[in-house]
Amino acid sequence: QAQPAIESVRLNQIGFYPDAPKVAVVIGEAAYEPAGSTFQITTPDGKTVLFTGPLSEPRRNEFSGRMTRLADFSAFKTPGTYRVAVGRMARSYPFQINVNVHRDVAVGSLKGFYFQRTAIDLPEKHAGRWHRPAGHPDTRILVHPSAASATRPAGSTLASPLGWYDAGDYNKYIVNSGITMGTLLSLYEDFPDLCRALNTNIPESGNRLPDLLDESLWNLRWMLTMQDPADGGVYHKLTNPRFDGMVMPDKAVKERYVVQKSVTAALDFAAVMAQASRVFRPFGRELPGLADSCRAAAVRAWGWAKQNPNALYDQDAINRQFDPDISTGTYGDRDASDEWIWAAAELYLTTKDDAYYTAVNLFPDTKTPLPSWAQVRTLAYYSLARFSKELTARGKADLPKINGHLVSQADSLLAGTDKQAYGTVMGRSARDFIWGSSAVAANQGIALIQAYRLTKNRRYLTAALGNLDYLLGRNSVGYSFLTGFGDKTPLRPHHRPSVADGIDEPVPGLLSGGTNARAAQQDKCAGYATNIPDEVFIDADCSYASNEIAINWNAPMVYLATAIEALQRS
Ligand code: 9MR
Repeated sequence: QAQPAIESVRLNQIGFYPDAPKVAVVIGEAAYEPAGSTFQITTPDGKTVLFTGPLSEPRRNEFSGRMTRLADFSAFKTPGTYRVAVGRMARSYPFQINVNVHRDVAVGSLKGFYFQRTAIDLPEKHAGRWHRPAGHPDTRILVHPSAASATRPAGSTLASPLGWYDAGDYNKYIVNSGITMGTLLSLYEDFPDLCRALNTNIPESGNRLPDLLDESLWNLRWMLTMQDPADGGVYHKLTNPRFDGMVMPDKAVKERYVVQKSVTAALDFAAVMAQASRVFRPFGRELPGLADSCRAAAVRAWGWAKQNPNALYDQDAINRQFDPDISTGTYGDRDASDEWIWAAAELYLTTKDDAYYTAVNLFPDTKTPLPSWAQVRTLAYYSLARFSKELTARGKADLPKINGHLVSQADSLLAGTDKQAYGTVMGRSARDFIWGSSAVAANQGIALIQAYRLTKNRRYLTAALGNLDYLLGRNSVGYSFLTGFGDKTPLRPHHRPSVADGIDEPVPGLLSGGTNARAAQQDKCAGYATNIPDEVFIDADCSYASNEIAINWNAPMVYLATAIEALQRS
């Protein structure tokens, strides 16, 4: 007798809350000819059927033409471990029904940042099997000619230690740190109680700061060193000229540089420092002076940006003019208008000075773009809405507009979900499947959470949960994209330590970038079997366009999992 096809049921491989919606997706043969058109919830051994429900009408996947049917078992609420089965044709990986079912996902994805720390040994006590020596002390960084100034001439050195590795590579980029920090600090501002309870077993666990803030401090302290004290400008990145080989951090010892100051770096830096000033203010006893330093740093970076509004980062131009050539990640952006808006909003909220609010047009149009490293406008709206009660009269007057942006954004995300093959917001459009699409899914989830916070309409919360399901396995490639979480999860992410450490399992708690329609053209890794947008993903370390990890993808994962945990019974 044929084994039931385990790949034919796609679901959140971690599990479900007793009282929340629960959906699995049946694909393949089982979706065409399911025995009696019903599905079952069974014990893990498949022997005992505990619940039977009807499969939905077939849906047609608009990208592949494949049929899916949804198995909704929301009515089954008993905590335990189960599988979904479609007769003898298909069965799922085992999953849990339980309260706090995503707690480990929240903690694990936050712990992922610890594994990305530069400049510190990761001992077994905190890193388990993935313990490793410190890499990149970054105490002697060269000033690249593109960044030279009177006080810091080309070839002079400065110290710029700490921070997280950006991704699978070992460089540190201010722009990408910007949205990452903004997302983590916003999580703390939105859900402080649960954040305080997340224990990630890091060296600082047990001090008076929540682990989320201790972890964020590691990168905040690095960011502060990236500001030139002479003029307030902020270097775009700290980088090798070229990417390292696939070696452990302590074996990657090439010279590193700070490169050109950019307006996007200055403004993202200003936004983060302004927010950090608010967040760390109550910890003045533990961190004397930090909140004031952050605020001053934010104001100075803003001032520099005002003087240098055209200083966009242009790596090709740098390489035409200066040596050595720099070929690492660019995080280049042709348009800083959204960075202006985000920085203005955070500075306004921290200083209560209307001058920041009115310095830019906060509402240039009716769009509410989904946040990404290149598009941070909506982060301003999230923060303004969060502090609606504390706005000055000037800001309060715009509240209907701010809230309108957030609710209409969420409504546009919901549109079409009922026809989407997996029933998720993620994947309604082929445009979702870009480099780092997992962060698209997570950021859509955050957008929905914002609307839920404003309206208390549960449709938004349910849709946000659906995108968490997407990330953990309810998707066209059947992967849970968070390493170490789920039964089918990436084993070969493009992540130098995971490749070089000789351990079979990758470093856990890192979010693979996920399905990317153009990955094959972008990384030219061998092995892509299709160009159907929602199916282009390979679990291979050469696939940096579909299977790299990155801090700006992990942060919204931490946010979404933690927010869902915090809201599960509200
Ligand atoms: O996330 C970035 C993606 O939006 C870009 O399309 C891509 C190519 O420029 O770069 C991604 O960022 C990478 C960065 O440049 C270097 N570190 C790894 C990042 C994730 O792949």
